[in-house]
Amino acid sequence: MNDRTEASERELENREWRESLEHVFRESGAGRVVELLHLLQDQAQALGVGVPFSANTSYTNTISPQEQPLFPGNPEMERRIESMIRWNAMAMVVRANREEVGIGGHISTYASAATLFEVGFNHFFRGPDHPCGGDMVFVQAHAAPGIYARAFLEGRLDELDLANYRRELREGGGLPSYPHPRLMPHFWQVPTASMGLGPILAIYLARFRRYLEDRGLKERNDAKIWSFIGDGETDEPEALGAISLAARESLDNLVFVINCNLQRLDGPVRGNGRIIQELEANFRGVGWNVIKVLWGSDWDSLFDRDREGVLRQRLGELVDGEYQRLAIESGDYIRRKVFGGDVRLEQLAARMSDEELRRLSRGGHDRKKVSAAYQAAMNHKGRPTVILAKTIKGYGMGPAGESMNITHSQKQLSVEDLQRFRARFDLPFSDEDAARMPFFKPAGHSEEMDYLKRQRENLGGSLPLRRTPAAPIIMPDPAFFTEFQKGTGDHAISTTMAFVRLLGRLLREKGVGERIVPIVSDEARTFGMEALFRQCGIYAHGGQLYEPVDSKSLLYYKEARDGQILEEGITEAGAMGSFIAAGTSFANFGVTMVPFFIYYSMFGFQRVGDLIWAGTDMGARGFLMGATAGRTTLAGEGLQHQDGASHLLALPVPTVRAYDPAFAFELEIIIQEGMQRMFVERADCFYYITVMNENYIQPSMPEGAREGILRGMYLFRPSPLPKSENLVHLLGSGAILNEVLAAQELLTGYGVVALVWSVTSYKELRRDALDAERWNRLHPQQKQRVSFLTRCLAGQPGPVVAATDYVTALPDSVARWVEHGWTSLGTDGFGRSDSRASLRDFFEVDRRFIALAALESLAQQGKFPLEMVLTAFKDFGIDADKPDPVTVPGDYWRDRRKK
Ligand SMILES: Cc1ncc(C[n+]2csc(CCOP(=O)(O)OP(=O)(O)O)c2C)c(N)n1
Ligand SMILES: [Mg+2]
Repeated sequence: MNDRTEASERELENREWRESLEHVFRESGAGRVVELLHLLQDQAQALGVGVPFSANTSYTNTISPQEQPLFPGNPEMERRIESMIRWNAMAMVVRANREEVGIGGHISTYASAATLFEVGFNHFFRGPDHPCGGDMVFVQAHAAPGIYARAFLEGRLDELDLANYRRELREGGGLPSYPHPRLMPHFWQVPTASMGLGPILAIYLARFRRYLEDRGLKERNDAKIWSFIGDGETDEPEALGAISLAARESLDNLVFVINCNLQRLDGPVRGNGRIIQELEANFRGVGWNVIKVLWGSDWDSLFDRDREGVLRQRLGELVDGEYQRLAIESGDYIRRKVFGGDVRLEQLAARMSDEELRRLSRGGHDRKKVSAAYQAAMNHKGRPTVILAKTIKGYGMGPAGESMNITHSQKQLSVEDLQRFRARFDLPFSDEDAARMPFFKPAGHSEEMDYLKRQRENLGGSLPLRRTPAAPIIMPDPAFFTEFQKGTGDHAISTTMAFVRLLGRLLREKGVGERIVPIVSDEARTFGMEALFRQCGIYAHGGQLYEPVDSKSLLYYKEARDGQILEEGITEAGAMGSFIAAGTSFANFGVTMVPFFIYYSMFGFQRVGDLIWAGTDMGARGFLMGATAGRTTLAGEGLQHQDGASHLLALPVPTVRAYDPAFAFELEIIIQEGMQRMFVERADCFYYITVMNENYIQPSMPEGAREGILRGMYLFRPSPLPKSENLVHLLGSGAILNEVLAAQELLTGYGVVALVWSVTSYKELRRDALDAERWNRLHPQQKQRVSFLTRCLAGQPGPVVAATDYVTALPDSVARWVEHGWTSLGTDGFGRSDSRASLRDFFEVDRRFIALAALESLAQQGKFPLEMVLTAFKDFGIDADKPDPVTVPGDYWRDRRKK
């Protein structure tokens, strides 16, 4: 057989198979087609044919024209409304930059996403008054101007708001650049400007909604979370990092809409590949329902005539760099590139003019196609849906930026560009008006405004909108928080154990118990929390489908549909997602919940700091518990585990109250106060508390210490000696406080009066001191305020030595408010694996170094003889030439041995 005959036989065979398949489809439907395909695949495998895995479907729309429901609205009307919004969104950015060069803003993102949003607003997104309680919509941050522009037409924002876009500090206020609930607390629900955080938060919010329903704390309904994401944004690990969880948890209350305009900031997302196919495979691979919306309605007849699938195949071969170009090329170019080189393709395009070819549209700009996809997502049960919508970046901007590599940052349009834009979208004003860039809204009564408002009313009101907060929690009786006030007698426990005990009791407490959300990232046993597994169960939507290996033991691994613990596995980012979901539940889901996320403190502020900032932007409330904190407390764990910085990283986060308590009674009081402030008084803050795994006898609480514990410091132990010149203040925090107490004893031996202060929070002390300082600076003629720190130390002049298990910069942060000299001892440098005692020696924060620092500071002030300091060196066995913990190389000791 020659090649030609072979080829034509193959063609014939292909056709027969194709026709059989079509026959089956017509006669018995899609289900039967799938069944047969599975059968064939199975048979092929049995014959030893390795069927290559592909998670992709062809480069066409998932929903065929036959399956497409009728468009639920008036497309012409919606086009007019959308055009107004497009104009206003663009005008906001251009006007802002004319007034203040460099103020920024984005036109091209919304230009690509306008139809995706408008179809949602007109027909799908349910507002807060809808019986389902309302959807949440995560907006692509750079599309914010479009959302503002719609709110303007809806009458939620006025002209001045729009005129002051990106000028928040102007008189009368303005609009923030991006969605920030903190800056527009009654409008935005979720911050999305840090790429990748939106998608992961959307997943965990959808999951938390389920959790509330499964636990009977919230009515079950079909409200959805819609997350709009950029295709470039999917490069961020967080964006796709949790998609398997969404599928595993069957989150059919979640819809991702990925705006595949094929471009990111610098250029194409995948110039040499196909981002849509890549994303399809990723999402299908983990079990999402994937809907591709690639081509507009004008392609339908082409595909219909493409009996042999040549067009489908050609479209699947072109790469995104080419598609980006096709978006702005002539009809003739499109004819050659897309329909050239194959007679069957050439014939398909033969009836079309160049202009028709040029105008062939992309699915994401076709409201009928978009609406069909959204409807399918609404109807889909059992799995989350992702809609991959193919769009053009800068759609409608023409030569000013459509599909161009510079488009992301284009914000200066010429008069001609504006007039072209006006004409392109048929806006009802003149070219002269266009040059003046009015914010356009039809005057008086208009069909468009009626339509727009009616659609929102039918859907339950405007979005986005942050609801009024849910009812507060019922606080336990004050006596509840007194377990540790008497100390633990001769029983040594760690503050982590004290915390776990308190948490266990809170979970059992009537009223508040059901609102507590313990969150762990595969570290519950590390912190001794395994008893809680049995006590309140691990949340699992599907219940427990197996008999656990430890089922006979008292504390077996219990999973349950109404389980209370969120065991997130090894994902601090995911656990932060749950923390934020629970911590904003009072505003987003109408139920006040009290999350406690307990984790290795090293993997918090430093690892998921950006999520912590996102949480604070959303006004999340709750307790972040940094366990096994400090650089020397977590003996043996070494560099990547020992945390010497988290309290410093907590310093700049405005709403975090950060505490490093040393004793169980301190912890108890801080948690009580935190619950009262956050969940009863609704103070806008959240708590970061570090707890340690070092066991020691927990002392009883000194009388009157409460205020100091909360404000940052209190006198824990006065000196046994009578007051004298030789007085030092020793400040200690966390686990180093015990070293400070021992140093006090050493100093007593030298006749030095050492007062031991427990500093629970440098951050609180600093905030208070800054407050007083600022007030004094601005009111020089009024009675000057005195900070809490100054008041504590007043009347007993003497130098301060502050010792911490964190970096010295932390105590240094309050040093300038102390008059009599300040020395900070901390744990700067890299962690090491060794015992606590060796580590404290190495970092120079043990009792000897503290006592020595105290003697030296007194000697410097002439209150203590220098010779005695030198004696102390000997007494304490301190080598003055010991290596500097900050700079000493890792192999220093091994090298010394070998020399
Ligand atoms: C974490 C993070 N890194 C970088 C940026 C800066 N940035 C803002 S938009 C953008 C490009 C976005 O591209 P894409 O996600 O495709 O959205 P498009 O504008 O194309 O719709 C970049 C890099 C950011 N906002 N957040
Ligand atoms: Mg993009």
